[in-house]
Amino acid sequence: MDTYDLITRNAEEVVTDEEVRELADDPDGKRAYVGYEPSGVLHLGHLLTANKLIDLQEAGMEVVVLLADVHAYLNGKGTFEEIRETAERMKAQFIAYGLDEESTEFVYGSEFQLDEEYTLDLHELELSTTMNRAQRAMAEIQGDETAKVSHLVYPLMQTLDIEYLDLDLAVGGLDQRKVHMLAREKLPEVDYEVRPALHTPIVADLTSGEGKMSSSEGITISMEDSTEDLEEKVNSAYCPPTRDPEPDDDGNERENPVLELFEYHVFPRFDEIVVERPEKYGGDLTYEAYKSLAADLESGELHPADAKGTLASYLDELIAPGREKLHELRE
Ligand code: IYR
Repeated sequence: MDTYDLITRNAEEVVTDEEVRELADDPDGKRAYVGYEPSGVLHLGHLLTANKLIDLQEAGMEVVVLLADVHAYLNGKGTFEEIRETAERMKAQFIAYGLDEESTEFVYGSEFQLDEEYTLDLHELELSTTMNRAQRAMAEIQGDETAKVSHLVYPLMQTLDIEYLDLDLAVGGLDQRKVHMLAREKLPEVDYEVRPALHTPIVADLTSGEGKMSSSEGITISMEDSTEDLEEKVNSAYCPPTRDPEPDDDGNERENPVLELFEYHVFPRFDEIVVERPEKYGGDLTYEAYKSLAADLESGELHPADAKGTLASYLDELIAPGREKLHELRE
């Protein structure tokens, strides 16, 4: 796979394509980052951006993981002390998952976001940004909470992180796109350079195939799940034999979450996927690419039940090291 394809595979959006192409021409030593509000247990949402970081490391880039403790605090996620503790566990799980310890720099937000220069830059951005503009950027991140002043400061700080961590590429789920757009608009106003951004898709809810999978409602898969939990969750997933399901009776769009998980979580991490089947059902099937698995599901060659069983066992393999790490940390 060429470097541009590796950098952009499974990305839902790149801003701008031209800037990312330029980066792909000379990726060595360039710095990319994802920021995470610390949370005790990693779930599929975290792992999707982590997969992208692994791609970028493979492309020769340096990776920065921002453990966004101050941001989590501003977003009402607990006391500062609780958040710091959670961040330590999060870091251990990322390494267990496969982020290369040597070439990944883990940075706490509080290491630089409380410095005088950063604070003064932040106040400059506060002066030049309307409340309306900041609130729009935050809408998807803050969820249903009533907006506080802290929610307006949050996206401005995320904007400055890109400069202060000396980055060449900002990575995030599609829910971060409005903050990254704000950053593109605002950084030049304080005489800093614009950097490209890359956004990963948001996976549909496992049971309904609608909307997006979230950790707060519905079913998600996390580092805490046992092998049996995984089997049960994947078994209950919505999986019609097509990539493009019809909308439901109320007109809500649906995806096939089983295929999405194969595409975004499994294929990027394994060279080959084997669906084990008894001889009398046609014997094992081997796939090197997501597209051929999806085509077989569509044609009926691959039964949804076999697809689910296979998905559960590959996901189990991916989360097993993080699961062990969590148990160790709790002992
Ligand atoms: N807004 C992110 C957390 C975050 C991301 C980046 I990139 C930052 O520079 C700071 C915070 C979230 O929703 O988890």
